[in-house]
Formats: sequence, C-alpha cells, structure tokens
Amino acid sequence: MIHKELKPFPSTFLWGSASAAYQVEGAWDEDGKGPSNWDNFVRIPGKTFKGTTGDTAVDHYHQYKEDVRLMAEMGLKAYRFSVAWSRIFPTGKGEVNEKGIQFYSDLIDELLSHNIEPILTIYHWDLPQALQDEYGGWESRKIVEDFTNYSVTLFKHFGDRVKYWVSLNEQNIFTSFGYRTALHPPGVKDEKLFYQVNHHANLANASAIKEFRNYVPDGKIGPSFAYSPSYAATSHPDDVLAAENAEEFNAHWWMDIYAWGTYPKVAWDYIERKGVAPTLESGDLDLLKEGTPDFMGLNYYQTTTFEKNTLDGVSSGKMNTSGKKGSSQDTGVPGLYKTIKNENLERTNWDWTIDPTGLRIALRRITNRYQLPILISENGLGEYDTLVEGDIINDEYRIQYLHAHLQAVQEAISDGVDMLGYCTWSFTDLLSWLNGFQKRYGFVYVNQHEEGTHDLRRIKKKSYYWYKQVIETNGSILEFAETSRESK
Ligand code: BGP
Repeated sequence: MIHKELKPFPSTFLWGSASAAYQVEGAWDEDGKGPSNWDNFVRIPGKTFKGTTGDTAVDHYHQYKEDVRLMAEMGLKAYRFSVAWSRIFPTGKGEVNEKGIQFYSDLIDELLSHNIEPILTIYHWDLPQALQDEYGGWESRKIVEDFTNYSVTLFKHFGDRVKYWVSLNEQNIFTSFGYRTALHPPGVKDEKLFYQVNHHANLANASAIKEFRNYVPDGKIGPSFAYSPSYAATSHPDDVLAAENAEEFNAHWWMDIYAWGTYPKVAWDYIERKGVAPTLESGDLDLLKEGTPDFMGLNYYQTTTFEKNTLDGVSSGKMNTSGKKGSSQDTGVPGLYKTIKNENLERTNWDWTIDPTGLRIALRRITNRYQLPILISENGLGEYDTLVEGDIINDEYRIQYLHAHLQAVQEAISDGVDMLGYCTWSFTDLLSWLNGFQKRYGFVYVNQHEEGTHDLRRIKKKSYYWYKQVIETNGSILEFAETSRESK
C-alpha cells in the first residue's frame, strides 16, 4: 500500500521513551527493598555477559531528577518506567514499604511537574525472590492473588496521577526464557510447566486489569507484548505453514488471550494432544474474558523468518549475547517451524534483524485482528557506541533506525492504525539483561561499563537532539526524508 500523502501524527501522540526498574535503578538493597529473582540470578556464574548485575545499573534511583531534567529539556511527552515489586513489598506481600512508595511517588511528581506523562509498568520481570522461594513464583496460582494485591496497592497510591498503565511486560519472553530456554530466572526447561506458568500469568494479568476498572476508572491499561511478526522463508506451502505455526504459537497464543480471553484452537489442540496443556479451573475462562485491556502494548524490535522443521529437526540454538555478529544459531520447534536467516534484511551486531516495514506489518496485523488502539511501548537499536573526545557520541545509525521505524509508524497511521504513542527503548543507556552495558540503546550515554567503577555521568548523544526535533515538529520532520521512505 503506497500512500500519495501520509496522515500526520495525532496531536495527542505520546512521544516517549521507556525503561525498566532492574535495568536503570540500581540501589538493589537500599531503603528496605527486598531481593528479586534477578538479584539472585545474576550472581550465578555464567548467566550474564561478564557477570554484570543491576546492583548499580545506571543509578537512576539516586539520579532520577537529573534524568527527568534531561527528558524535559528534550521535550519528551511520556516516560514509561516500571515499579520494582520488591521495593513496594520486600517479600512480595504483607506490609508495604513506605520508602518504596515514596520513591515512585516522587518520580511521578517530578515527571508531571515537567509535563511528562508517566506510563507505569507494574511488572517488568523482577519478581520478589521471596515468592519464588515460598511457592515457585509464577508456578503457583497463589501468584494471582499476590500480584493483584500488589497492583491494587499501586492503583491506590498512584491512580490519581498516572493514567497510562502497562500490566505485564513481555509475558511471552519472561515465561519462555524462564521455563523453556532457561536463559532467565528461574532457569528451568520444562514445557508443561511453561504452559502452566503462562496460564497463571494470564490470570494475574486479567485479574489486575479487572481491579483497575474499580480504582482508576479514567485510566488506560494494557499488557506489553514482544511481537516479532513471522515471515515465510519461501512461497513453498510448507514454509508458509511453518510461518503460520509460528504466528499461532508465538503471537496469537498470548494476544488472543489478552484481547478475547480465549486460547487459539489449533494451538490448544496441539499442546493438549502433546500432554502439556495447562490445567484450567472453573472460572478461569470467565476471568480472562473480564480482564481485557484498553490497548495493546507493542514491543517491536525485529521480524523472524521461518521454514519447515521436521519432527527430528532443530530444537535449540544459541543466542548472540556477546555482540559478535553472526554468532547466533537458528532454532526451532520440531514439527512446527525453524528459523532461518532472512537475506533481505540487515542485522545488528547482536544479530537482530532491522526491519521497519515489519513494524508496519505488526501494527496492521494487531489492528485487523483485535481492533485495539496500540501503544508502541518499546522500539530501539542496541548497538556499540563510541565516546569520542569532547564528549561526542555520533550515533547516526540509531537515528537512521528510529527514523525509518517512525516513518513506518506514520505509514501505519495512514493505513488506519489507531496509535496512542511511541516509546523508544531507551532514554538513558541501561543494563541489557544478558548483554551487559556494551549493548546500548539510549539517547543519553551513561558512563557505565561491565568492569571497574565509573562516574556514571550522562552525555547527550546525537540522537538526543534528533528526537528533540521530531517531538518539536510532532513528527513532521520525518517526512522530509521522502527518498529514504520510498527506497524502502
Ligand atoms: C525487551 C525488554 C527490555 C529490553 C529490550 C532490549 O525484551 O522488555 O527490558 O531489555 O528487550 O533487549 P536486550 O536488552 O536483550 O537487548
């Protein structure tokens, strides 16, 4: 679809940036915070790049005022951040830690005083370790009650000031990495447990959204889903079917539940016959239908290309967490699909495909299937940045990446997609879960590295000034690069 003219970005468009507590805050054991699953996991040798931890991260906990000042100077309209559950409830439940409430309350006030809309993520992967120890965290149904109670506590304290909420961040990633590939805590590989854990997360998500209606009736809430649209490697029907499989198991499996409260039929039948379907209790499906969101949060980084995988085919491949281009391996599920390199697409040094059109495809598929407004809750480029003399970081590659993706957003808007806003990942540099500090995403460089102690000073990158202009012009400067859009 080629439009002669593009629609402008809506005047209310939220030009934002996002972060997550564990990746920016630091202060991991300060002011009464309890340990999270990530605080423990990163201490197991070999789990993260060069053993990096979020103990200090980029010290946002102490430097949030400076960070918000930089956001304000840029003209940022929205800031998505997450709350660390174990700051609010050090053991996941029981007594509220007032200092934890105070920190987020102050952050919210600071944002609002600079006209920056807070977008609060309730859960971005850092589970109180106490809940993991007590009942296996997401492995038990008990999590539904504790998560709901934690969410209600946030609604009560912040619902008067925060209008945009994200319930669970990338449920598909934290359940798959936690229980299928073992790359994230608790580092388990158990397919049946994975489906059960995921079902509990679905229930917790729906239960929190249902309560949200009582406490923040004028607010908007939705999950953030990591959607990587599936492409078929060739037009061979077997490859097309493999891509369909991937779409059903990797996307509809979650988004159908969010939007409709139903599991997709074909995928459900498959896992039931395999004997790994989750146990449903009476009332579960009703709850899932009662807790549907106001918008779909989309975390988009790349597309994935699939081909046929036989029953004795590939089942696991290595992820590139070193930044050595070409070190990732293809992976798959025997009998369903396997990934294959898409020769049409450039890749980053971490082997993530660069595909702005894929973002437009993602936005259209979500719109057509679910008819929900979309908040892009993450999109960005993780790359090496070089600090040169005079405190200059010329991250032209990041500008190009974001520029092309924002053009795709505008094209999607012109296609009829209802967009609430766009949050880049990320505002400042931060800790990349498995990849240390060298994989950078921010508009603001932070002098932090895997080894040694550093001054953590903030330095604006070239992309900072570019995004400032994008915001100032409500996206209209993007259109001047007409040629780059047409050459895509
Ligand atoms: C998403 C997460 C973010 C962030 C981002 C970049 O999956 O929600 O927290 O980390 O990916 O990923 P990475 O840090 O692995 O490059």
